[in-house]
Amino acid sequence: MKKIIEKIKNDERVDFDEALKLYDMDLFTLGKLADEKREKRYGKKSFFNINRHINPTNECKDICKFCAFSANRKNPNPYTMSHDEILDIVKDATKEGIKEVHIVSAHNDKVGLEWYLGIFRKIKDLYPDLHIKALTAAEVNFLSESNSLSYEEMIELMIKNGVDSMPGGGAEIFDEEVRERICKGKVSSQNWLKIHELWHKRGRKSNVTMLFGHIEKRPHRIDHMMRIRELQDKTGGFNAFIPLVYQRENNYLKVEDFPTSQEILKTYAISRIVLDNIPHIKAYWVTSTVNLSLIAQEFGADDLDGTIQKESINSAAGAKSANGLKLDEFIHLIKDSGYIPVERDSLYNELKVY
Ligand code: V47
Repeated sequence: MKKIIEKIKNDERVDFDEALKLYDMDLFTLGKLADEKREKRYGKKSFFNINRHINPTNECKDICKFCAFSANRKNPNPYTMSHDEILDIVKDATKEGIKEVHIVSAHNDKVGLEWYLGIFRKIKDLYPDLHIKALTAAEVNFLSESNSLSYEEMIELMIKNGVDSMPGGGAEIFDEEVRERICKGKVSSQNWLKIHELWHKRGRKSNVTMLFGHIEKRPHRIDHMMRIRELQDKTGGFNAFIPLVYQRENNYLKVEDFPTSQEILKTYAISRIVLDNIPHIKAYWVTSTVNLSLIAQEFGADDLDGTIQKESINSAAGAKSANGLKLDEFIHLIKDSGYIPVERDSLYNELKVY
């Protein structure tokens, strides 16, 4: 362990086995190592943005076992918003000062490509300065397949219609065996990474998530991080890594052991150390709870996502995020935890230091 600590302190890269061993380190030693990396980059700054999540449809042709959002036996309330309904939501949200809309849908094979893409064009026409973060690689794969488009063609259409950056959803866990068990039929790991690589090659930025705390084991998480690090070495296009803690309600995944808070904090810390080429580690308060996200700031995380306003995917599975967080509450929480709240834009330019 001493050798690994030396390497980390000297800013040398840890390999797979060393990264896995970090889980055996005591929480506080590990946390301190991650915190030193975070402090070196950002001091006590903690980033957030004022954003609105919109999930315009929950009708999905895929069946991911962990998903409680998609309309099925456990959630028998299918919905698909019209463009006008989505525009009304955006209009209201802009009055509250949002700088970003984060739009993620299910894979709805009834609505067609123009329903998916036209809304971005309409939003951009009305609000040219609003950043549109939209379409996960899983959606891109679904739309490419169902419209006989190559990924390159699909990406051109996204850019043409006003998408600014891609969210990190749909990555789940890259290990093929686990992926087969939790989301058979969804975009493959290889294609998820390919789509982001092509997006980055067009000069665009994206995020990357990891869904953990279900049936995967520690080595699967490290493998996930290693594949991300490799792609990031090639493209440099990822802004943030977002570990998503599995939410257990209303879905079909049978999980026996849930991660402890210690295990979650260790995962944040290890991601900060392993992903030495990704600038931001996001403690997404929706899945890790507000309290643990605030503590995660001391374990490598530097970003808390945003106010969100409304969220449907994770709250369907039990997260307490359905109504977002108020801006002043968000700022106070960060300040009270000893950090400096910094409002950022979607590309991490600093907008306001509170
Ligand atoms: O892709 C689904 C996950 C993701 C569950 O890029 C679940 O800035 C936990 O990707 N328990 C959507 N997670 C959310 C997402 C995201 C969120 C915040 C910021 C960004 C970003 C991206 O939610 C899905 C899936 O991996 N998810 N069900 C569940 N039961």
